[in-house]
Amino acid sequence: MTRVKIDTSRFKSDFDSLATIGATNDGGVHRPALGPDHLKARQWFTQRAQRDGLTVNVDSAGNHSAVLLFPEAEKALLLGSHLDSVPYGGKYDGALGVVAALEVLSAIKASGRSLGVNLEAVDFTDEEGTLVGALGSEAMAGELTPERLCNLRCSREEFVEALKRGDLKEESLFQARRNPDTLAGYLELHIEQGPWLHDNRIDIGVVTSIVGSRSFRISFNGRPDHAGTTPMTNRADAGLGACAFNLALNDIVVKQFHDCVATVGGMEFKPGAFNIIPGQASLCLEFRSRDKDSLEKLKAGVINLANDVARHRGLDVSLEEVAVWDPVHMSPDIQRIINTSASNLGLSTASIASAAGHDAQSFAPIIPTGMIFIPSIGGISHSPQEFSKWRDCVNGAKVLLNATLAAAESLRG
Ligand code: HGY
Ligand code: MN
Ligand code: MN
Repeated sequence: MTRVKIDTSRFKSDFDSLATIGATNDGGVHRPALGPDHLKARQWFTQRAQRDGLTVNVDSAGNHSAVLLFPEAEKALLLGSHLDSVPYGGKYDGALGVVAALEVLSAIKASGRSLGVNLEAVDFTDEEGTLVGALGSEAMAGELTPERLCNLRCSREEFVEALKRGDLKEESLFQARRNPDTLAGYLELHIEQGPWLHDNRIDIGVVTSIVGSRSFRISFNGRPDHAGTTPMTNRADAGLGACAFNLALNDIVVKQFHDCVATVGGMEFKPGAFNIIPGQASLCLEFRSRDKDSLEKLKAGVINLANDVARHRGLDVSLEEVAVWDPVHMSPDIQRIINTSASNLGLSTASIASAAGHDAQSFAPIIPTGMIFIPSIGGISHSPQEFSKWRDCVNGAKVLLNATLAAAESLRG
């Protein structure tokens, strides 16, 4: 049987050419979902797939799939990740998994090998949550709900504009659902985005689980007033409330929720002028844990704290839950396949839980799902300083290829 191998120079030139799309001058990329540069990256995806004779399907959620069909196959094994990025992020997050998935399909196609499952290399829409978060993969997995679209991470106008740019219709997003019976499984290569693999000199992380998260938009409302004439003792300063909440929450999580992380990623004061006491202060909060109960307990703690701070400072407060992602487990069989694929290449492996969210989260509850991590130098991610050694990227692609071939055998149904 012909050997299938990663074409390392094609892989490198594909990765480098993609990294020029939306490139920032500090080595990162800025490709928010359905923005001009993400759409350019999708054009790149289509041309690159067609260059190697792969057909490209785009579903009603905008997910781009490069497809490799085999005559006796009934189900599809999905590989992929996301080409959208966080604002001013790194060039490996998501992109590595998509380029490696394309490379795996090209390598298998070039080898003439026939598999028992069809293969798809996918770029999922809006994994990073510029709009909703895991929009495309949730739509494909049938987990996207109308409620999710009522709790956007952007404004309604920005969402409508983005769908229009991507030539998508809100009501058709739900039609992207694939019948799980037609899907054999999902494999994703990704950078760890944390320091553990690099610090422990491990080549390949075999992901065991992915954290759950909850996100909230919280608004403190006080009384806008003159910054000069209003005595310090007679203010309803919403900005102070938001800051007090942020500091107190951080304290609570550090002291009482050792298995959680919490982040206030943004804060906005209105009207937002030097000489007006802020009447409104809104913040976006996200917290994560591998344990669902901890998430629920911390959610209760967040609500109590927000109300206490508001009462203490003579403010009103409103909380809007924006997203709920439960912790998920990766398929033990796929973990074994990844472990064996890496060990057969002479690579060291270790099991690792993901503290970052991924498209794999959408598929884990419905089909056999697994993730392959490679080391992130210094654990830096969601930053232009995000960096992985190219040797590790190639290792990841080789493991993805071997795991795909093994999974195709065992999942053919
Ligand atoms: O936020 C995350 O963990 C992922 O990078 N979207
Ligand atoms: Mn990612
Ligand atoms: Mn990310």
